[in-house]
Amino acid sequence: SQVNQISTKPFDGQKPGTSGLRKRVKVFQQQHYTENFVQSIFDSIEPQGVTLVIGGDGRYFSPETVQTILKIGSANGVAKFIVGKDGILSTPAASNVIRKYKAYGGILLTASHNPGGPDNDFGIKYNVSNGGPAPENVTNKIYEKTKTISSYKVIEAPQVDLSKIGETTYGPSKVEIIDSVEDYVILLKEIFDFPLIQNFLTSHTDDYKVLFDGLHGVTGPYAQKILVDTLGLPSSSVQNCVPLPDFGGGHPDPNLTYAHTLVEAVEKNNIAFGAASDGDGDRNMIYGKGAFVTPSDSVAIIAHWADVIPYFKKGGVKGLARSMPTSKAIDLVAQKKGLEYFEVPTGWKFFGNLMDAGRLSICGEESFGTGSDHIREKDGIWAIIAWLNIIAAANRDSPNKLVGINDILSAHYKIYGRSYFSRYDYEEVPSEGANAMVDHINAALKTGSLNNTTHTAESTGGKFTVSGIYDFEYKDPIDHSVSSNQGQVITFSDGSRVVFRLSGTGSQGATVRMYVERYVAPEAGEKELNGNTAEGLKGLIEVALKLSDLKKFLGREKPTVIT
Ligand code: VG1
Ligand code: CO
Repeated sequence: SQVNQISTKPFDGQKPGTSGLRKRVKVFQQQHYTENFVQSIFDSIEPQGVTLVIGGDGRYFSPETVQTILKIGSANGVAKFIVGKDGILSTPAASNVIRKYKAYGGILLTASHNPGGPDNDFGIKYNVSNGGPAPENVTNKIYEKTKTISSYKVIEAPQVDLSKIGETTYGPSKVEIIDSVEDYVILLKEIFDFPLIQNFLTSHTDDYKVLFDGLHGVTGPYAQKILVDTLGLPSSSVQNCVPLPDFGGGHPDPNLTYAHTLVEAVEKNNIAFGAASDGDGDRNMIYGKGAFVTPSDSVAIIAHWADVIPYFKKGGVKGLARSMPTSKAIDLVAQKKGLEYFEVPTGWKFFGNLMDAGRLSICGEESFGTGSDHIREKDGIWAIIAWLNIIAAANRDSPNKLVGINDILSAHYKIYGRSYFSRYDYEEVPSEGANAMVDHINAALKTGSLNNTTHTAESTGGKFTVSGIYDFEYKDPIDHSVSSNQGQVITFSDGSRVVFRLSGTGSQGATVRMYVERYVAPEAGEKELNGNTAEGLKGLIEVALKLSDLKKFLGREKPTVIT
């Protein structure tokens, strides 16, 4: 069929961030804007004759963009497209499909946890053949192409009906529409001990209730299939599980602030095990009645219990990893088990090389991201089923006393100690203020002016002595690429630390994240170990705000979100 060349001019700012290009829908809707970015992806790879996966979280502007990718991709020589029904594939499901069908790569239409709808966000992310987000050398290339693009290619063809499963011919290419859920369910069944989980849950329908909240993101159909159809839970065990293009007007981010529908239902209905996922299905929150698992603890606990999960029992655990701001809880598990462990920059793309090299099995980020080398994205439903598998195994070993989330947590702290951890987000602050704060911390880094100074928190009387400041830089042990300026770290003599970082996923202004961590050793005793997070971190937070002069630079008294 006819290929047309359309003239265009570059747009500013088409630089992929932590996880793809994310902008307001209105920005993507500008004439040629989306087309430019899509053509720039094809200009950065070698698309002739390849198979490409297309999926996403189903947010507003997705169906149009799938058609755009088909037209441009076909004109650029893509031989076959594998597309999730109605353009829907969760991020982990898409990663699996790319790997399973040995595709060359995939394009994911998502802005993850950012709100959707005509006045909110859209996003485009490119993944490579290992199923993971494109590494920086690829995203940099895409960005360079967007700066000089002068035309893009499209074929002339009618729209593809995305709702009909099966293969059709499309111009010189083929399009196969697949079920969004099927391959993913097959994968999870290979990983976890479903009979054990089912046996536990169905014999505790009254005293161990489960509730999953899809927050109207993409995971609804996945959770329905796994929790209800496969594990046999009642349909009341899932809520907000119809994916909506605007996520029902909500903010599809599984944390205590935005997943309030889950938090309220858990408290009201005495739910022992509650969980939620984000818009595109790669994040998770574990939250039961009176029990909250911080993501940093969650990944450490999964690593500790890995043996009860058939996938790890069979394949072994090769190594562990976390992103830099994530608490060091998982490091302690690695040390105890004699495993190799890694600290990488924020963003899942940095785990991929280690997994491909066979050196990493389980990893996580403090931002409610947990996963393993079963795919190359973090995986919300995987983490939730991993927890159910652990709870079921713990109860198999404890026939007379029901073991819940808090029991698992306190047992863990007793062995390893506890890393109190919290993140303060200051969203959409002026970029000038954020940059000025970064400069302020850099000045102290360069002159060493803060080193060995002691600061007393007025609120608690606690004293903190600065032991060092550095700017986190990562050298990939596999391909030796270097990523600089990945966050400023202030360390203290008691082992505490504070990290400051600018977000790379926002679509407006700047977002500053402050991460605080304070370690308490097992010897400190039950009371110190099982305390309240905000209390445990109060003094350190006060000192961190003072050292950075954050309130003055950002003009904000309080953070937008605390996790
Ligand atoms: C945030 C998180 C980061 C995560 C990224 C993508 O990035 O902090 O840990 O990998 O979002 O998650 P940033 O640059 O805004 O801090 V998702 O679920 O939005 O794809
Ligand atoms: Co996400």
